[in-house]
Amino acid sequence: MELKALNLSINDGVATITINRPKALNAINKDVMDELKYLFIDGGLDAHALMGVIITGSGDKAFVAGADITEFTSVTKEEGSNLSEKGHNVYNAIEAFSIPVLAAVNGFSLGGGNELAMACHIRIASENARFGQPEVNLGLIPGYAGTQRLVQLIGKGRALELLMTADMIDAPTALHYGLVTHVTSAETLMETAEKIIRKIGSKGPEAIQRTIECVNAYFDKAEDGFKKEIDLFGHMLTTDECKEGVQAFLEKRKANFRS
Ligand code: DAK
Repeated sequence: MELKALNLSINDGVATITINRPKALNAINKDVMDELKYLFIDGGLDAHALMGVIITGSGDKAFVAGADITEFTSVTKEEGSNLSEKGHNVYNAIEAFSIPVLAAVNGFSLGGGNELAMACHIRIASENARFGQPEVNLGLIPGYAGTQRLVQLIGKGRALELLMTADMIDAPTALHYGLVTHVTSAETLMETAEKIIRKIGSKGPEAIQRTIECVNAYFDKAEDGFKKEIDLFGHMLTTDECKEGVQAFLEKRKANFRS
């Protein structure tokens, strides 16, 4: 698939996806969603060939300022629900991706854009970042799981206040709330993002994949995350990856998981 709304670059195992609609503050239109689907569901990104993925926005003003409001008009109830379900599927695939996906939030992170950031495993922000779920300003509610993931990340009280007031919070507040894990200057955002991905990339790849699975299971009502951890712990002990990690410790050398 030819990418139009996204830029994809791959540098030594780290993929960077840049949402590239700066004139509309990188708002998520149909093309953006289709291309994310291609990358994360239809095999456009080969997780086995990568150590991680960074998602960011083009320009210095916005990560993503929400879903593209110009596409909201004349949608029937059924079409709206179908669009919402499609977004849920794409964002669920990002959340379940087997290698770390990090949102490097470089400006406005609003509505469907903030929902995208929240589907990523890790979020870091530049000092000028602003976060919010302004759907109620439009007489709407979030459609890409914002009512669920915001509660998971920052708790019910703070989530309800942000969802009902449509207030934006700045980067230090997002850090204080636990919505992001680091705040950097705009200049060092991507460098910091890459450093985190490369650090994770030096660990056992299957251990990272299974960690993601176990953590996601905590929030999945159909799963017993505790049981999943017990099962996968047993499995991991039998892997070559674990043998290499333990052997490297005993031989006082750095483990080499990717040879
Ligand atoms: N959609 C389309 N265009 C957008 C946009 C958006 N979300 N956000 C900004 N733009 C465009 C502006 O219209 C403007 O275009 P021009 O006038 O230059 O042609 C350009 O980007 C620059 O924006 P501003 O001139 O407004 O820039 P400011 O610095 O003055 O303001 C702002 C920045 C981020 C505060 C402001 O642009 C703003 O309030 N933007 C809208 C934020 C927002 O309400 N976003 C939508 C949240 S609701 C659905 C599923 C999910 C959703 C909806 C439906 N279905 C399943 C159907 C989710 C909805 C949302 O995300």
